[in-house]
Amino acid sequence: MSLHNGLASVNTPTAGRQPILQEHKQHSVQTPTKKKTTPKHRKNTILIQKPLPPKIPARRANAAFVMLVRNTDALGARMTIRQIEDRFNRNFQYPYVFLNDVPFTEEFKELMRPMSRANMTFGLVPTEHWSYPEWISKTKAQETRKAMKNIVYGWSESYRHMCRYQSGFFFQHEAMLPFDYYWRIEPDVEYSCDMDFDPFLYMQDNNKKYAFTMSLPEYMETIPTLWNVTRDFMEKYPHLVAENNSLDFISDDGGKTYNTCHFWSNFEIADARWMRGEAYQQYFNHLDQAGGFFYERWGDAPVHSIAAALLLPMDQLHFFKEIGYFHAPFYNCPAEPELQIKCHCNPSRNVNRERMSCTNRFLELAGVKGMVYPEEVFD
Ligand SMILES: Nc1nc2c(ncn2[C@@H]2O[C@H](COP(=O)(O)OP(=O)(O)O)[C@@H](O)[C@H]2O)c(=O)[nH]1
Ligand SMILES: [Mg+2]
Repeated sequence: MSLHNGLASVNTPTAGRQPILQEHKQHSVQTPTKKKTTPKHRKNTILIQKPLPPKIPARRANAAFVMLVRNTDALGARMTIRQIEDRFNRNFQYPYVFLNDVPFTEEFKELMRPMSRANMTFGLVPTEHWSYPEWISKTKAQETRKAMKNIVYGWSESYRHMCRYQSGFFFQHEAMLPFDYYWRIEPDVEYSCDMDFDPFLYMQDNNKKYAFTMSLPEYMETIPTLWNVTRDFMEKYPHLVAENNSLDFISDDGGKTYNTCHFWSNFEIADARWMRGEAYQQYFNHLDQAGGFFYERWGDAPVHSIAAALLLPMDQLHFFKEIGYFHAPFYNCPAEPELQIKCHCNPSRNVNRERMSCTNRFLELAGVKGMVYPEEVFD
């Protein structure tokens, strides 16, 4: 085994050794008299970058990653975690919580564990959080699925349970209760920029309660009555609606109608204590009673977003423009030179700068400096 500039060259098993990683010996001095020859066995060597020693900062937030995932999506989950680790968490070691509506297989757990030194918890979703509440008619729900079969996921029963779970329950799972903040991740997403700051601490230090990387309009066919039910809520519980809220982000006419703008919740970093608190809980229960998770196809993204817009003051919401992120088919990719230099994404592909996106509207209302456009930086 030999060393070159911090790379350990590891013999292939044909050379009769186990491939192991060596200690970093950058300062070891080579004797100049020794004649340099390339040993024959070097032909088939594998170069392995040695891992950096863990440098966990003394100050961290009380936070975890959370991924709702099926056993069959283990490879997609590994892809996400590999990137989260390489771009961020190898230096922070925030724990992971995996949740599933059926028990995780041993194989799934064994595929996750080598991905990180951080603690991993594998939780089972309680049946009462992934089934029909007693006031829901299963027959009517089934008829809805038939009628909505041509709408994205309109036919799917499990998608509806998933959206309801993500809307109202995952942050109350016993594996999540110890944590103040969560960062939601999904299988098969991409994190393309090195993160040398701690987004959780950013949230904590700046009193942010909900953060996003992309915002888009929703398909109105999936939420025809969501806004009316929300207006009922505002009338019934006016004291729960925040002053300085972001109503103008989600409505173009002072609250008469919903413009469908929402944060794309497959990425989100949020304060779980807010979601466990009275205002969010009342809102979720009000929606749940109305039945739209089953009689329509309400997504957790518009639900979280409307709640964040109405129940929090706008200065508690945050856009992480520096977090390069891809969830098919959209990217967030920063063009600011000081951010882009740490990314492998293409800054000309950023849904937030498209006309359809709601992010510029958010930034204008929040009085936050806009995003840099690639043409301002590159020729
Ligand atoms: N355990 C489990 N996870 C699910 C199920 N359906 C979706 N998910 C998870 O819920 C999240 C959103 O689902 P996804 O299929 O990505 O929905 P999309 O992003 O709206 O297309 C992902 O983290 C999935 O892994 C399910 O039936 N069981
Ligand atoms: Mg997804």
